[in-house]
Amino acid sequence: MKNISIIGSTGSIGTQALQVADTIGDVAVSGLSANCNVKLLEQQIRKYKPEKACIMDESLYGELRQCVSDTSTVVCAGLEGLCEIASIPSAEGVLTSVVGSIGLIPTVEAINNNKNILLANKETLVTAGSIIMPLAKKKNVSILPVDSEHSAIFQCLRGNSMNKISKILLTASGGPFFGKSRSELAGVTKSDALRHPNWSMGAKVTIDSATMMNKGLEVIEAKWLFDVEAEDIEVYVHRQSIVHSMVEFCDNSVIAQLGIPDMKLPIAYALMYPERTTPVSDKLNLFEIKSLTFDRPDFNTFECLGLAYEAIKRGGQIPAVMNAANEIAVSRFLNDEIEFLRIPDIIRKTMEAYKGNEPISISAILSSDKWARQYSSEL
Ligand code: MN3
Repeated sequence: MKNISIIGSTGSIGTQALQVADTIGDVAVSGLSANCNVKLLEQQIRKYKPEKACIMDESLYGELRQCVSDTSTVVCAGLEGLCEIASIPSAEGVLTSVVGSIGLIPTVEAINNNKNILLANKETLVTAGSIIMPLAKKKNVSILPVDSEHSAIFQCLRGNSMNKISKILLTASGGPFFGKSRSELAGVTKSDALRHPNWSMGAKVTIDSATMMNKGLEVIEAKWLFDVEAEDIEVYVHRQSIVHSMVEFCDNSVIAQLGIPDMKLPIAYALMYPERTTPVSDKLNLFEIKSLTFDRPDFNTFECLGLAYEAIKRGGQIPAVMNAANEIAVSRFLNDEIEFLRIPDIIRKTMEAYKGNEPISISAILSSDKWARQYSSEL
């Protein structure tokens, strides 16, 4: 893609995407948006000269406007502003790299404006996969996965037909607490949980990796992206994070994609698809790595993984409820309000308490998301 807008440009994926764009060259930026990092957004505006830039936190609108008043970039704010960024006419694609269900509305807006989606916001498909995938098809736009596992699966499927998939082998690093029992997780601290062995990511995704909710969300993401049943998606704990996922086909042949753990690789693949680009990350050296190992996930210690399978089985609004409860529980853990093991507890209780059964729609998803945030905050 020659021209993109980025929703969430100051976060982990957003900043790496801009680095990738620098390396590749020849990629213009139409729009940028940040949650609250005015300083970095200002630097990005000066460097990439987007047509529009949005600050999600509306209280910072005046400050940002002032900072960039000598540039030609138009400043907007809030969710409405995100939707403006998602629909700038000059952009061919929109990278959705915000964290959380806040990504849903701008993604719908982007698809409705015929933008290809570089999907880093997995919550969009977790909460609304049954709406997003048909909408993308109707609008004839591509949903290009940026999540490393889904990029791997997407690459494994090149030249193969989707209906020949027998199973998806979704790899997981296992996070910082691999091999621990449930009781050993009782006293873990925030800094223990933030210490991811292989990947450098934002705080929310890192905690999700520690609980393995990240993998649960990715199972649901894969289900919608590749149109497979959740029971045909099997999680493999792979400590080295070199095999980014695999696909088993109907003839029992398995195709894998490998690379060093570096998000710039899947970002570049989505950005330049269907072409491959100049290197944006280091080479893989298998002689140095020597061995690749695979373990079964521990559903007992990492309850969140099972909760995600349960959510997709129950269907309807439940995945959105689970996701919202998780967002609240993780932010409460990051604020030192609750212990680590309370995260799955809060999610499970919120899922159990949810009694809604409205048919799926964006507004129904938003209201159950809101309900679950409220409920899980009070637990
Ligand atoms: Mn991932």
